[in-house]
Amino acid sequence: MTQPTVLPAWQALDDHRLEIADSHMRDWFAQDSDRFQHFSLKVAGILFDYSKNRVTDKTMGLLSQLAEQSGLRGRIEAMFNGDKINHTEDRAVLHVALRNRSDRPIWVDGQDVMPQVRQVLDKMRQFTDLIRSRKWLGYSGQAITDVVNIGIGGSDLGPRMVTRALTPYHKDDLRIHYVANVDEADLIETLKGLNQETTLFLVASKTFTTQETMANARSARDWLLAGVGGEERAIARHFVAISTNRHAVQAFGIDPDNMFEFWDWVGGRYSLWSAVGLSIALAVGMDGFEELLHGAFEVDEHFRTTPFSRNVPVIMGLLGIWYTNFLGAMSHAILPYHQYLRHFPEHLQQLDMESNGKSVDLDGCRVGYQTGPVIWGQPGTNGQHSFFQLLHQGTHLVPCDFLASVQSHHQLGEHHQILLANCLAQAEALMRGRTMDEAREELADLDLPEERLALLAASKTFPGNRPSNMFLFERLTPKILGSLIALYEHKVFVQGAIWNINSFDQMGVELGKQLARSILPELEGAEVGQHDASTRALIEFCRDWERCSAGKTT
Ligand code: G6Q
Repeated sequence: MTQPTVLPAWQALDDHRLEIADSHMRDWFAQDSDRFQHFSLKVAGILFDYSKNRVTDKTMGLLSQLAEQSGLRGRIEAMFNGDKINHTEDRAVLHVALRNRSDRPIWVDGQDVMPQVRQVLDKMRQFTDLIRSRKWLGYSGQAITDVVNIGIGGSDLGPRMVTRALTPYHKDDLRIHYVANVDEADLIETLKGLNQETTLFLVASKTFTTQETMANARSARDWLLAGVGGEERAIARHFVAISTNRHAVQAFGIDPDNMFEFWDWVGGRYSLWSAVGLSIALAVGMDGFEELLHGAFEVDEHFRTTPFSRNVPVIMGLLGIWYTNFLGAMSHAILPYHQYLRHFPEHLQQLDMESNGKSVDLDGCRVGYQTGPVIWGQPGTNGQHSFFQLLHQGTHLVPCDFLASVQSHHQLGEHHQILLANCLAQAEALMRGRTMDEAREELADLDLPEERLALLAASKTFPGNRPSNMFLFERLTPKILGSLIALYEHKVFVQGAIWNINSFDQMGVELGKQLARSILPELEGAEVGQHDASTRALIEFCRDWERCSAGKTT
């Protein structure tokens, strides 16, 4: 496997960085009236404008060479062929099979997985039709009005984000809720006002052993039983499992007929396309869910077959490499100008940071270069009134992604035009900035003394030259959303391939989980074991406090 830093294109990019260090994007726009045409593409109904980036033809050419020299092409083929590219866990990575809308077989260990995929989709369709047509009845004969998805991480963030994003497509008489946190407040607040007789729980857990999910599922089961006179038979009408672990599902007491299967080749953060997306399908119907799959499939085909110079996820990934490894960016902002996409940054946080937040390469050696950036963001226009100050005038370089729909799902006065105007304006302001002369000119009418004028003009100067991508689409449909998510999934793949890391394991979340397992009994009174002095004192502090407050109430 190749360290990217020794590749000729990496070296050339390092030199090229110095060549363009003093250039400003506003000059490039002034010199080249075709810059937008040149640096924008359309894919699956999405316009991707990347002209407001600190790149020239030469930059893009060198970045494409870097992708070629890194063996990206072979890595893409390996993923689609079902090779075990998640080599630490010895697993294939085949979320693309879940949305394969063609007749092409996809093989894992000599077996075509497509028949199983289609079988689960059929089962999801039958189930969602029953619930949505109010034919599936709860224990006391009433139809389901509320669905509570219990899951965490990949079994929560993706479905939650998509369900909220597709709110305009929901069925009015079926409410979908999400419980993730083991903090009991999450479950308690969600169940407030719900009726046991009309509530359905989806327990979504690939392993069916996750501490938080199992604790929430057990408490939800107690809540249900408390409302139906302890009648255990009620569980079959009110609990459904989505998992790869049939044995644990049965041991929990869920009828295996109520289990929706998926497979170890689906990573948690890539699982919304599997039965983990059942809550999405219940919200928007199975046709809507399949549209979402279709949107992702179009992008998969684009990613698999388009030359790198016109391949949107490849370009997204390469631009990120440019900023992270050559221009010193440490983070990347996701700014949807779309209230329904409010959970999109959170989903991408997991997708990107759990995939590429790694410092060991495919050979187990420490990397000598930066890998995945910190991903963060909020919907516009809210962010404009808080952190945008830093984006415009701060000392950090933060590449931004703006996302917006040209049409709204609603029509309320000028709201949507105001939203769009702000979105386009922010990207323009980041790129163009404001020079000292322009700032002085704006202040000219105030007739200020020179000292004050100089101070104000300096404060009102914006350096500009700050990069952003713009994603515009007509309307946020299930299909467009599927395409958007797939674009980012493949972007993460591209970067992981170039950084020579495994984007598909998540060993970094294990140590804390392990320690929590040993601290739990200690908090509950067992002898405190080996810890550093700080952790030991904190455990004792919690125990003392609990003892005192127990003393006070008795
Ligand atoms: C995602 C991660 C992680 C996982 C959760 C929940 O890629 O693997 O976020 O989804 O830890 O795991 P279970 O689905 O097994 O409960």
